[in-house]
Amino acid sequence: MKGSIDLGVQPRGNAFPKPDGLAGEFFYPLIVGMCDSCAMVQLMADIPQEVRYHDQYPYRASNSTVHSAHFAGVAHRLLRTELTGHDRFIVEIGCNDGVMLASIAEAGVRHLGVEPSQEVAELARSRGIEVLPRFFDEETAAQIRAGYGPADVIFGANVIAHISHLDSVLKGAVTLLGPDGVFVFEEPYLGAVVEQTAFDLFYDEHSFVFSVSSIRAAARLFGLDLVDAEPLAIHGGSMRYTLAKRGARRPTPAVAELLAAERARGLDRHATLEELNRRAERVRDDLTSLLRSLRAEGKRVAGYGAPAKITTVTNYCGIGADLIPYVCDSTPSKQNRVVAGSHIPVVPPSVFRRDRPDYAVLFAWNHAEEIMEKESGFTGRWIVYIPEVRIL
Ligand code: JHZ
Repeated sequence: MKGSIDLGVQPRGNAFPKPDGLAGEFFYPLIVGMCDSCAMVQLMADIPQEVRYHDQYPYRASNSTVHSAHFAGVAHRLLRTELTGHDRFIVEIGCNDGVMLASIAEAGVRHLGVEPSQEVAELARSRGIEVLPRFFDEETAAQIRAGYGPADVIFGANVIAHISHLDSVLKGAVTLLGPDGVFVFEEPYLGAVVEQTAFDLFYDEHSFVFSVSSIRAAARLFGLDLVDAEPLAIHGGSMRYTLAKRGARRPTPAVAELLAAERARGLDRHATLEELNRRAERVRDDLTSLLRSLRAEGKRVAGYGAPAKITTVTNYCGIGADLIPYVCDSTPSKQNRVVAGSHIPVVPPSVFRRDRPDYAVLFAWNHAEEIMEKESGFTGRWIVYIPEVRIL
């Protein structure tokens, strides 16, 4: 495996330190490579999971109305398809604040959220969800099977690609699933990252960015078949994968179609990542020169949204509070903190509305529609940088 994308020295995407807690910030080289044999796209560095997901992990999966509706929809679909019949059981890996399991709990279906980060686990519990405060691996899977019996569904969203011990997760899935059970997970999709030059999707939490072919290859190693793959719009372009025990289910035609499309697009080639690296460099150069010229003209620029992605883009581009004095975000656990490394202060959206800046860089670009609608009174202009730098 060789590194094909170099996004420089980076802090953790979701660190959001307090302004008086910047001493000894953690940095690592953010280099992305591709496996020579299975084309899995992955970070060359592996940051220990306990450092990334701790009691104060700030991300809230219910952070947008669109996301909340999406996950309620996932729950209702699983209730209609996989969770019908007597005494069904679903396990969610990384249930976060319970955005998906809340609807399952409401329906009275047996469930268990596996969530090591205490604050979000408490939010899930307050919604009536049973939570096991642990990381998921083969040992946790065996423990759950012994205590609760086999699972009909294992679900994960924006979490399976976070776990560098993917082998242990897949072994755990084999242990925990019943004979006809399914392991369903949705994660940002490599094809969408490449198509949109979404280089900011690379940060410490994303140990992998999956494709249909890399997941099929990984699953096979552990006796699982990829039986369905479904493109999703969420997070700027994700894929929902369904795995089942070998031979238990017939793959849908979508699997072969997507595999062929990936081959045609070169998603299994180092050259594709190298080209993405070049396009990221262009975005970096265009964005920094735009922000510098706006500053020279005396324009006031703010940031909108402090997703984990903002850490990658601001540190890669060398954008600090000198170019963007603040960024607003609706998540209370991020407010009054700063973006790791670039130290841009995070403030509540009320500050943005009062301040009325001339320009706003949309860092939460995957929520563009919802944010622009919410901020329809904004009289300045939006700056986007995915797939290229543009003033709207
Ligand atoms: P958002 C997340 O990354 C987290 P992030 C995680 N690491 C993952 O794997 C990926 O998704 C895929 C704010 N906001 O959802 C809320 C507003 O301020 O793009 C969030 O902080 N106002 C698990 O962090 C941020 O924007 C709004 O109106 O990149 C969006 O973060 C809305 C809608 C959002 O995820």
